[in-house]
This record gives sequence, C-alpha cells and structure tokens, in this order.
Amino acid sequence: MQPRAVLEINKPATSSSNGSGKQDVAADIVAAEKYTVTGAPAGPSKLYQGVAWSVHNKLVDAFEATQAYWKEKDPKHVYYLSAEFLMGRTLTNAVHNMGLEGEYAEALKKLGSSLEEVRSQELDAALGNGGLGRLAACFLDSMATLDLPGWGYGIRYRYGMFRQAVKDGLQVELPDYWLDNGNPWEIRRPATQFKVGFYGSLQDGKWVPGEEVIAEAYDVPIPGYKTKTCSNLRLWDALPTTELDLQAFNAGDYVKAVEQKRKADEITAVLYPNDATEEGKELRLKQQFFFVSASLQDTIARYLEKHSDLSGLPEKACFQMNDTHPTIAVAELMRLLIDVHGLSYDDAWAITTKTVAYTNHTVMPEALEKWPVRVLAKLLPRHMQLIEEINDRWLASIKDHVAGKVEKELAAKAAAVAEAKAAAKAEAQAAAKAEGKELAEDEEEAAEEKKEEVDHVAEALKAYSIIQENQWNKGEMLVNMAYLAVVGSFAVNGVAAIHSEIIKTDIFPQFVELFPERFQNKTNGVTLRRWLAYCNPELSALITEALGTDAWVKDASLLEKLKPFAEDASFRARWRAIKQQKKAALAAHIKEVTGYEVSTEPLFDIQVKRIHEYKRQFMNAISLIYRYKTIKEATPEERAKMVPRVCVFGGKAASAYYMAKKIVGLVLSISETVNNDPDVGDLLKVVFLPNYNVSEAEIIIPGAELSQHISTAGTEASGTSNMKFALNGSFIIGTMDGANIEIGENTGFENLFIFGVKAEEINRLREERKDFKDYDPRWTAALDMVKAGAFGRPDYFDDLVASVNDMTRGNDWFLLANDFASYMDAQDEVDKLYRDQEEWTRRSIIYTASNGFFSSDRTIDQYAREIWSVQPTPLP
Ligand code: AZC
Repeated sequence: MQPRAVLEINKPATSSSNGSGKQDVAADIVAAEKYTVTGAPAGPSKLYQGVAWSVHNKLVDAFEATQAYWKEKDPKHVYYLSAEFLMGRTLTNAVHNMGLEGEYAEALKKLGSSLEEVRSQELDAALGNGGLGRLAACFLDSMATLDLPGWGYGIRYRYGMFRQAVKDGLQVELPDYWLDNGNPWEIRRPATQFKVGFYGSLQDGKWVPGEEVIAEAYDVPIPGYKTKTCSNLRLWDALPTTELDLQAFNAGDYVKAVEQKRKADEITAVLYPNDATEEGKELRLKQQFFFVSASLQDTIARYLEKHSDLSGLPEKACFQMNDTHPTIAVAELMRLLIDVHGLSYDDAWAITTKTVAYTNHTVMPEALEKWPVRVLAKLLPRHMQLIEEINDRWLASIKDHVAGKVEKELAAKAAAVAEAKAAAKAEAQAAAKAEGKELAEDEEEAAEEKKEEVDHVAEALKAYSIIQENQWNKGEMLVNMAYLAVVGSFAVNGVAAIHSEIIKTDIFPQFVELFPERFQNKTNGVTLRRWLAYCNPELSALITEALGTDAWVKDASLLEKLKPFAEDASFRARWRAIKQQKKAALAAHIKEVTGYEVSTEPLFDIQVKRIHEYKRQFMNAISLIYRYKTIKEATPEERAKMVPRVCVFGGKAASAYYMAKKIVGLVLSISETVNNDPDVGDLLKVVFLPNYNVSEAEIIIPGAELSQHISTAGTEASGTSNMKFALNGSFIIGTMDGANIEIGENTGFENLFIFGVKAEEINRLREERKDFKDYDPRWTAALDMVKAGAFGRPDYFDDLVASVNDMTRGNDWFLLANDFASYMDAQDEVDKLYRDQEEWTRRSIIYTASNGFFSSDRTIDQYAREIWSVQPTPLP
C-alpha cells in the first residue's frame, strides 16, 4: 500500500528565476527533483519526476486562476459523473496544451535529456476499462479547450486496470501499481471532505447509517489547448472516520482496531476490470454510491456558498451520468434535497429531473445494471425507499396512458377475434345450410372480459416499472438502473446515430412513446490533440504545412481542406514516407516487446480493443489461419503475387471472461506457429502486443494502414478507436455498426471495406441459426486446423471452436459464420487496393481529411448546447 507521506506531496517547488525575469525551467526541474520519492536513483525516472513537478506548478497556477474566475462569475457548470476516466499519461499533453514544449525541450537539452526520453517514464493513469473511460478523458480535454465550466467527478482507484502479461502462451493479470512513485498530477485537498454512509436502518423516517467513511478530494488539473482555461477532474479517496479504534487497540484487538481503515481502503482499492458486462457485487455498488454521494454533496455545498435557495440548482448545475454506474445519483440527490435540505418530495423531484442527464454506452443486456432490491435495501435503505416511491408515483402517473393503450389493444384484439369468429360462424352456417340444418346461439362472455382488462393493465405496467422481477430467477426483485436513469433524467442519449436509434426501438421503446423529446443522439468524438497532434507529430507537421496553419488542432473542420492534396503526387510521397516512419516505430516497439522482427514493407493490419465475443477478434484470427494455410499451399508464382501482412492484435480480456481469454490464447498460439514457420517468411506475421493501453495506442495507431472494427452489426454502440485510426490515415475494414456508419458517410463508403449482415437482419438470422449448415469452406478448413491441433492445445480451444461451429454446444450468437465469407471477400479487396500504392495513399489522405467531424470538440459543443445549456466562460 502507498505510504501516506508520498501521497501527501502537494505543491513542492516554487518557480526559479534566472535573474533576467525569465523563468529558468532547467533550474526549476532540478529544484523539483528533490520532491520525488525518497531514495529514487538519479536517472530518467527521477528526471521525469522533476519535470512533472515543475509542470505541476504551472498547472496549479492556471487551475487556480480558472477556478477563482468561475467561482466569481458563477456560470452554470456541467459535472461529468463517471466511474472511469482512462487518462493515460499527462506530461506530453500538459506541456503541449499549455504551449510549453519549446521551454521544456530546451531545458531538458541542457540537462542532457529530451521530452521524449522522460515522457516514457510516466505510468499510465488507467482508471478505466476501455471506450467509456477513454471517452470521459477526451471529453475533459474538450470541455477545457472550449472553456466550458465543468468538472469530472470520479474515484481515485489505487489500482487501475490490471497489467496484462503473457505467460505460457496465455494472458495473466498483474496489479497496476500506478501510484508507486507518487502522482505529480494531483492536488490533495484535505479540507474538502464529506461523510458518506452505508447500511444501517430507518428510524422515524430518517436514515441512520451503520457505517461511515470520509470522502477526501484530489484535484487533477485539466489544461485546455491554447486557452488559459484549466479545468478539474475531482477524484475521491476514502478515509476512515477514525484512523484507529483506540478501545479495541488498548484491549489488544489490533485487527478490530484498524477495521474501519480497512473498510475505507477497500472502497477505492481497485477498478473493476469488466467492460460492457456487469459485476453485480456489493462493493461495486458501494463504490458507485461513494463517489456519487461525495460529488453531489460537494456540488451542493459549493452552490450554497453563493445561493440560499436550492430551487435554482438546475440553472447552475447539470449532472451527466456516464452510463448507469452513477445512476444512484437520482436517489441520492432526492435524499439530500429532502432529508438534508428540507425540501418537499415534489420540489426535490422537480429539481432532480431538471439537473440529471444520462448517456447509454451499450446495448449488451448483461451491462444494463440491475441491482437486487435485497442488496440495495441493505446497503442503502433510505435510497431503496425513495426508489420505491419514485417508482410508485411514476407508475401512477402513466397508468391512464397504459390503460388507454391496453384498452385499444384489447379492443383491436377483440375486434379481430370477433371478426374471425363471425367468419367461422358464417362458414359453419353455410356448411349447415348446405346440409339443411339450423345453428344454436352463442353464450355471452362479457363478464369474463371485464376482469381480464384489469389484469392486462397491471401486466402492461410491468414493462415500465423500475422495480422488476428477475426473469432468470423468479421471485428475486431487481432495480433496473437504466430505467431509473431514464425516468429521473431530462435527457437520454446514445453515442452514435445507429445506437441512438437502437436505444429507441429496442431498449427503451415504452419510454420513447411517453416522452420522445427526451431521447437524443450525441455521436462520440476523440481529442485531436492526443490522438493526432501529439501521437503523430510528423503527420501533424505535414498537415499544418499544407493548410498553412495549425488551427485545425482546435477547429477540426479545417482538415477538409486537405482533400485537394490527395491529388498531388509529391504530397502523397511525403504522406507515405511518414506512414513508413510510423510503421518503423511500431515495428521497433513490436521487437522490443515481443522479440518478433517484422519488416516494414507489408501491410500493417491492426485490431486493438477489449477482447469480447461481440467484437469478433476470433473471426479475424480464423481468417489469419486461412491466410496461413493459403501461404503454405501456394506455388512460388502465387506467393509472389500475395500482399504480405503484419497483423497486430492488442486488448485485455476481463479476468473472469472464459471465452475472451481463450481468444487471447488462440491469437498467441497462431502467432507462435506462424512467426516461427520458415515457409511463411515476411508474407505473414501475427503479433499479440500485451497490455494494450492508452500509451500503447499512441504508438500503434499512427503505424496502422488498416484497422479492424468488425463487431456484429447492432452490438458496438459507437467505437472510438475507429475515429482515431481514420484520423491517422488508416483504412477501416468493418461492419455497418456503431460510428463506422458515420465514418463511411463522411469518408465515402467506397473508401471503407464494409462487409457483413445489417443490424436489422440480426434477429431473423439468430432465429434461423438453429439449423445453420451453410459454412464457407474457408471457415471449415481453418477451424479444422485448430481442432486438429495445428496451433497446439486442441482441447483448450475446443469450447471456443464449438461456440461458433457446433449448434449443439454454442449458437454462434455473434454470427461469425454468417459474416465470414463476406469478410474474406472484403479482405481480398484490401489486398487488391494495397497493390496500388498511389491510390491507397490518395485515399489514406481522404480519411484524415474527411473525419474532422469526429473531434470530441464537436461532440462536447453539442452536449453543451443541446443538453447541458453551459456557456463558454474563458478567462479575460
Ligand atoms: C463503450 C462501447 O462499447 C463503445 O462502443 C463506445 O464507443 C464507448 O463505450 C464510448 O461510448 N462501452 C463501454 O466501454 N462500457 C460499457 C459498460 O458500456
């Protein structure tokens, strides 16, 4: 565990002056080095610490100025509540955003080093799993850059996303000790503390918690690009209310004496390493409530410094809930307003539903959090009571609507039945008449029908209820957090156009019917600072030269002006040379990490993202097996015509995700077999780069020529790496899913390699799969090789193969077999185009030129205008 002393390092050095009034940055760095962790040896690591603390001081100055200004002006703020912020490294970003790169480069040169050298010493802040957490980090950058008053709020996990290593050909997970050398990017705020309660009971309607911890704030300054604005990410740490139980200590019960401390430590210890699936553990709910409660208390306290009446809160604050993880905010805001600040239920509800908004990030049913009532009632009894009340009032408010709907449906049904009966009767009468007989009259069934109607309304209301029965475990009652979020929010949005539609038609249709205006789309974006300007300085310099300005870094729509350059052969040559340079850097990295030597001539084909069945890394792997087989069987003439490839995979599998871990194992096995097969040579190299994270992505993405975004249509909400690759001039092979569709619309679909079935065909195809036999011969051949042990351990891969290829054991839920043939055809098209390097480069330029739309500045501008009503408030 981290020694307190290190964590308490605050603002160490003051800036030195060299006498001429100009700051001496080198002296500053050396002075700051003293504050590094005691005993750190001299060298790049210590130098990094010195540089970081020196930059820290400049950040703090900008931070204090911005926050003081905002406090004085009191504009409306947005508070981005998120259980995850995947920040990556800070140094390069901070230095560049603040325009300090010249000064620091010079200073470091004096000290015999460079920014490049020291930056690599920084550990990633990996307080997130994947897309959702990285999006939050991009959003903070854009909020600050656009001068929008707003903070992020989250948890200061002591262990971030696990480190992934490879042992015996399989993934192993190692703890992420990211705070080991202290964290120069945070400011501890011992004066900002709030109590957060758990458990206990309701006494005279009041909640008396059975356990309490203190939430203590740490501020992480977020510098905007080319602006004085420096925003804030406030992360909460948990402390015991009393460090030591003296009575227990004196009685010699040392375990009990530190019990409170241990419980507090547990809350902020680790990030749950699950992506797009839910853990459902009590500790997870505790984490969620902990940071939400502290954040709301903090916001209200700051609001009350300036205002006496909470009714104006919606004009000053908006809480954006990043997925369902912070949804308990709806109940906690109600509790704070009613129980702590004395408002009536109605007033509290009016305020809550004007300040809270919700973003959905996934349609995976297993990720839509549902907490058992039993767990909620135990951990947060008052909140459970409030949720029941919210639900009762909500259902009462829509009862007439639902009854009307049921009545209409029943009337329509009755009419259809009556019609069918009349037809049958007419038929019978005709038949009877033909036989010369008479028919008897029917009995009345009206009384029956009346009773049925009442039951129908109750039944129909269940679809709207926040509290529902578990369909897999009858009798267990669950709180559907997404429904609570929808009912409690004034805006609900998806993260790409197709996803926002699917939300309306498949996830929340019954709510859309009631308040269609609440549902919106906000297509994701990425910050062009980190994901183009800083990770690809060579390409950025060329873009700036061509456009005659670097204004595109802040106004991404200017990239459009690159289009004419695609037609210029000498520009294309320079573009290609830079891509080669970035490929060489990636090749060197591959060598360093895996030991594999790869040529920089082949096509660099990349799939990096969390490992998930719906993302279909397995399909990519199967295609590579077939490619390998083709190479092995080819004649020399055929081999000469082949397009060589370096195929890179990266991504973490959640530690308990059985199939995902096998997929990693398979890729590693293929890699070992193919890369060591002398027949194959440079025609194919397969690489698994372990521990994919933000910093790895910054090396990998600029070196990509083709990137794979091949999820089953309708499953990937948006994807954001597709945007990063496109902006770096990489082609996309992908399905009509998530933001691929909008990238296609912007780039021109003729420039993407699109394959596979469409989202609207998925349900039907899943139905039909029960007797699917239409396997592509390439598919069968490749899977047979796995089964036969061509990559070792056939038993280990047995379940994986069966999941997509044996309808008695798996049902190929993500339709790999259906899409495989068109995927392989699309891959052939890739090879064909790659042979024409001029045309390939031309289109690569078109990718960068066409995708400025996917800047998170555009996304955040839309949120600010269309949801938050927050205005830019730059310092004068
Ligand atoms: C991800 C989505 O899977 C991804 O498609 C999207 O681009 C990203 O959010 C940002 O919106 N979701 C997650 O990372 N996690 C969860 C729980 O949805």
